[in-house]
Amino acid sequence: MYQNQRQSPVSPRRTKTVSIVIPTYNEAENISRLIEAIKDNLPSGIFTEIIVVDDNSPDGTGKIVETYTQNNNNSATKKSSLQRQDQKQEQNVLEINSNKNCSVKVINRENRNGLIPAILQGISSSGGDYILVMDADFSHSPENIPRMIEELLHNPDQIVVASRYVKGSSVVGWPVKRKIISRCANIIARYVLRLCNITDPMSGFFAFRRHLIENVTIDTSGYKLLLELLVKVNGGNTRVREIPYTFTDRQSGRSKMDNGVMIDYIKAVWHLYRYGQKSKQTTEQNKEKRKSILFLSKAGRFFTIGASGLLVNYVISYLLSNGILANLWYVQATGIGIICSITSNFFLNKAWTFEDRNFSARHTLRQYGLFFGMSSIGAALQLAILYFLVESADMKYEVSLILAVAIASMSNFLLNKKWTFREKVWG
Ligand SMILES: Nc1nc2c(ncn2[C@@H]2O[C@H](COP(=O)(O)OP(=O)(O)O)[C@@H](O)[C@H]2O)c(=O)[nH]1
Ligand SMILES: [Mg+2]
Repeated sequence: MYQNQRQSPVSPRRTKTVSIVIPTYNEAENISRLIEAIKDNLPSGIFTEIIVVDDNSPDGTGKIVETYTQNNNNSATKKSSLQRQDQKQEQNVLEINSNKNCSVKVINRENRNGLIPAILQGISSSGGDYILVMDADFSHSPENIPRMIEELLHNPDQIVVASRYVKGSSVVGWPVKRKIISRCANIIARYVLRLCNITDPMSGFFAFRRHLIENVTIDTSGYKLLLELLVKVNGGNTRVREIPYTFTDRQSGRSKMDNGVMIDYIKAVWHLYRYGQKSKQTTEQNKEKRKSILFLSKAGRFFTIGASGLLVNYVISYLLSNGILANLWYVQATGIGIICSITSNFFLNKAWTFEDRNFSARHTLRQYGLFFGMSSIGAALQLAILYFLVESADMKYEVSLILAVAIASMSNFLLNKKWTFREKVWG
């Protein structure tokens, strides 16, 4: 597993920089033409960084890009291979600034060890706020890049996917067998992984904001990076914008898809399915945990206010009955004390326990009436329970009182939570 962390980029971070990451293996016939074509289709007004990540292609793809960069900029700076070491793999990074809006860079990896690790390495050493991933074989036409970037800039929190299967797209040059395999793989991914908001989760042509994949753990043995992102970013709830395009089978070079690819695919889908199940379980557990914490915290606040109400009740009854504020009959004084404590309890609970900031007269009066009613029910319940425990269950008064107060307070809390303040009982 690979914890995708931001590694210090080789080129300095700029705002509105798009890094185009192109993994290559034996793309000698395509790569220079592709770089030129991308340059011809640069989105205007933003800096573009093209990063070719080559796995030591036997046909010399990496070398070709190196030569290309040197030819295009005599002052190209060869960065020391010691400058960065990534996952114990040495790499050479050669960068040019062929024009002020675009730079080209090649990362030469020592071994071929998977497409996802190659792309991730390209992303790690890129400096853009926005990342676009594409193949080198012209299946993904550079003409689509400006539109994809534009969509991404408008909605930076979504993944923009150039899709082969959304309305308006087409696939050119694939034999029927490959079309069927691709369709089946798509159906499996969409249904098993519940990716309902996308028609082409297997696309290799997509763009996203770098920020989106921070803290996402990507399985480097996975099948397609996009599939990983769709399942893992935001718990699988990331918005996707699909753009139709014409996918054209490669004209030069050979596909690296071999017979083992289907097995790898099924394995990857299975791992992602398990991941989804686990994270769903964890999310549910966390939700339950949050609910119980919230419930307990509200109950705690309610009972603290209840205790403060006893004090208010006692002090006011005392002051009104012993001549300090008035000299009322003790029953009258206690009655007023009870009303004052219910009132202070109500306002404190409204503001603190249930965090209700609507103090409009009508709403507050309605709640106050209900709170009063519920408190009366609580008091009646307390008396009834007390009477039952002492008279019928033969329990001691002291113990019965504790039980009755506890049950009545809890019912008071629940009734007010549900009816007065219109909250769910749990949570
Ligand atoms: N760096 C790197 N690039 C790869 C590897 N395998 C494929 N690629 C590149 O990934 C892109 C897609 O590969 P491709 O063979 O066209 O696969 P297909 O489109 O599924 O037939 C191309 O740009 C390839 O050069 C790999 O192992 N390492
Ligand atoms: Mg291809």
